[in-house]
Amino acid sequence: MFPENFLWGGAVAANQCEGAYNEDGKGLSVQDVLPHGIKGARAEGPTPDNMKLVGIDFYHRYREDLALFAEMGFKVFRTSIAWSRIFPNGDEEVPNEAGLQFYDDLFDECHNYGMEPLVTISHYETPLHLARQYNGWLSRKMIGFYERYVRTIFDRYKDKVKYWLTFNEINSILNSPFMSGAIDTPKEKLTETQLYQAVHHELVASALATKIGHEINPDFQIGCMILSMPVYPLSPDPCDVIAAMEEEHRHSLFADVHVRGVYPGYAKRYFQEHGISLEITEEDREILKNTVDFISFSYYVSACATADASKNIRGEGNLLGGVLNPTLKASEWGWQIDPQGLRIVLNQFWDKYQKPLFIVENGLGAVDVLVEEQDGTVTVEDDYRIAYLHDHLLQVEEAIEDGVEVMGYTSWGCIDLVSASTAELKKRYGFIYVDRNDDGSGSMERYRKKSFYWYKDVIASNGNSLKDRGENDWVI
Ligand code: BGP
Repeated sequence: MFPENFLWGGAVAANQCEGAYNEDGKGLSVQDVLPHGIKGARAEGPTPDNMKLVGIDFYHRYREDLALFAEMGFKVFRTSIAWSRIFPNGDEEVPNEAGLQFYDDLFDECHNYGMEPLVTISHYETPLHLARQYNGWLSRKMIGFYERYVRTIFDRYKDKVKYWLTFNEINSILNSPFMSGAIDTPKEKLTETQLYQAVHHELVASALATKIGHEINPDFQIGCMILSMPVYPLSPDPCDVIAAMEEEHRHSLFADVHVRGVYPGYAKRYFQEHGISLEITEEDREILKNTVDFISFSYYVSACATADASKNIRGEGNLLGGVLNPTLKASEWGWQIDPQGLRIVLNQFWDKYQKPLFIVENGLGAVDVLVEEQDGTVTVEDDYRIAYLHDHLLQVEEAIEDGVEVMGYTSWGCIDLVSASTAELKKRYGFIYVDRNDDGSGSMERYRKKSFYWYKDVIASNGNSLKDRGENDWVI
């Protein structure tokens, strides 16, 4: 059974939905030069083919969208603050009042509907100037810029926002150093020492935010946000089991530092054996002791690992990817679908840390087709999405039965938005269809999909309606 106070809701990020990329004093962010997502070339500046510049125009239409979320019964709404609305270049002394006002209005509107905002402080949208001028998180100066930004927003919204996440999918910097860490140096030219130094700066900044937040309002609940991906050994060969463990270690280091306040032994060993020498000051070590209140994570895919190079057949998946699992089906974008992986990941986090867990992203990106029903209603018959979410939520319930403490669930892209990895709008996740296409055409009208009504029932029944159907065979 889901607990009484379970926080049901949905999640978006500013850069993927707001648009208005240059309005009311907003500066450019790294997203404004990524017209084709992480794999495409970086542009010099904003280009007309960049779907994020307009997004789904959430900046101007958020009232209408929040009303739809409220109609589904959301208890929580996760979004991010676009850093470059508050500090357009990132290194100014004084924040941009118009940017601050926008989020005041947005959070007020959430509360008008009894929805708790859950705010990501930095979600792949670092001010571009910080990338170009300082090389992003490679520079220690970033800690100071981030500190100024978090102090500003914590002070401003201390009575409106209780739940905060310091960095979206903080471990994704290992794979996407520009989008995730604003590091301008091309990935292939970065040394491991540089990359892990940037990681260290982010970890210190995250712990500093936790410290400052608790000083400003002791009721704040501040969490880390990890891209989770359980890694299974491809075979029972112990060499594959070790390969899986080592792949997991690359990522579990981030949660370990956030929860325990020190680097784990396996990380120290990795640094030593790979000639990685980091600048870690005594003050850094003190700051890292400010540990998080809860762990939040995204979950889309699991992966396999093998020590056998000839079997190392890699697939796509949420920025990371891994060795393909022969037992699983995949989405149209090649992301393997594994509902039980969510139960596994919940149990792993809980067994290790005994900290409350929040699933802040999960969902299916798919091509949707608008249809007109006999009564004239325009909708999408997205049974595939319902099947995906249904099966994942059943696994959340299983984990709760296992004794795991789960605070809530916010499905990703509760309204269609622009994809982070491919910058497409046709990769849709929403309960709400947005009439906008990748060529920029469309009316921006919003339509309730079939999943909209399904999720509304799930929330209204606190998950009990999930039992009305069994596990699904995949229809996608
Ligand atoms: C996560 C990001 C989100 C989101 C999601 C889906 O990695 O935190 O920003 O976009 O993945 O990925 P995509 O948009 O690439 O389908």
